[in-house]
Amino acid sequence: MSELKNIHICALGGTIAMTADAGEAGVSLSLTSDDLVAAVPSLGGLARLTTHTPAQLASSNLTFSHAKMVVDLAVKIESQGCDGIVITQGTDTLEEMAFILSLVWSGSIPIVFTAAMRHPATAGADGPANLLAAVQVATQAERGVYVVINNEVHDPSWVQKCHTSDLNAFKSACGTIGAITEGKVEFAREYSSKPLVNKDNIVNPVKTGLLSPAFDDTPWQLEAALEQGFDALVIASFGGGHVSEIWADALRPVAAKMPVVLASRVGGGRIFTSTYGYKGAEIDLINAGLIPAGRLDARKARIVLSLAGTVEKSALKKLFQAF
Ligand code: DAS
Repeated sequence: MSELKNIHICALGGTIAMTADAGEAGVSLSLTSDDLVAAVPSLGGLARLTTHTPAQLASSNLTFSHAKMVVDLAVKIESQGCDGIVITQGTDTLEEMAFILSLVWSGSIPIVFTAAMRHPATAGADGPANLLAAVQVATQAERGVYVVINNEVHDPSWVQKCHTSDLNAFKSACGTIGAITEGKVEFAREYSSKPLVNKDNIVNPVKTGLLSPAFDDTPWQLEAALEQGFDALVIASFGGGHVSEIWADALRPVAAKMPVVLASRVGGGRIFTSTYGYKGAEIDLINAGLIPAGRLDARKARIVLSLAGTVEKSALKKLFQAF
């Protein structure tokens, strides 16, 4: 029998770590990484585990600073001879945290993010099964960053939480990259995650606003964003990259001054670059200087822009071409 791998479990909070206190409304954070491991006795036969609970937070409170803390921890843990890292956190911002790590991780071990849709006291709680699957991926996958949930393996660039309560809440518009069956991880397609930005950029993100024009909306968000002093903006546009004519007029002078990335509010598919010729459509907006986000959703485009370490447009265009 081959020797067990060393896997580090790092817990950041989320529903997977929440329980109910007598007399209090709802569940709240209480479980540590040791508690999570104790709930899955079979983990001991899979890997040699070490644990750490650097934060106990609802994932809406996670920040770029927490992401930097996780990167630094991963670098340290790898240098100590660890073969893989599993991060547990809340589902609400699982896609953001995993994506940030995927943009900067240059180490040679896998980092696997997981979470739970149902808290531990719920019938059919999914935390233990997700933790087990995440450790299985951490012991079997190549280097890179993965999201593992509901026995599926997702590429952090594409995964999104698409349902508030279903066990299969996580979808990747480009499809999953693998699945776990009987403890074996099977990859459906090749996946490589290469660092695209310097990890030190996380401590000094470009101040980037995410604006979402609504139906029959004035450009008030744009005016507010300029007052706030943002250095870059992402537009979660309609469809394949479209805004109303009044938004297009308001965007033109802004895109001449600062990087403005054109993403979609739709949730899947590539931003168009050459289909529609009307005012406010992608050809007009790109000619006005907006940078197409490729297949990245608006939330992830904001993360790329925040961590790019530059507001230089040609460098940013090149960076977004990776997606
Ligand atoms: N409590 C939420 C969070 O921390 C939801 C969850 O974990 O599923 O993200």
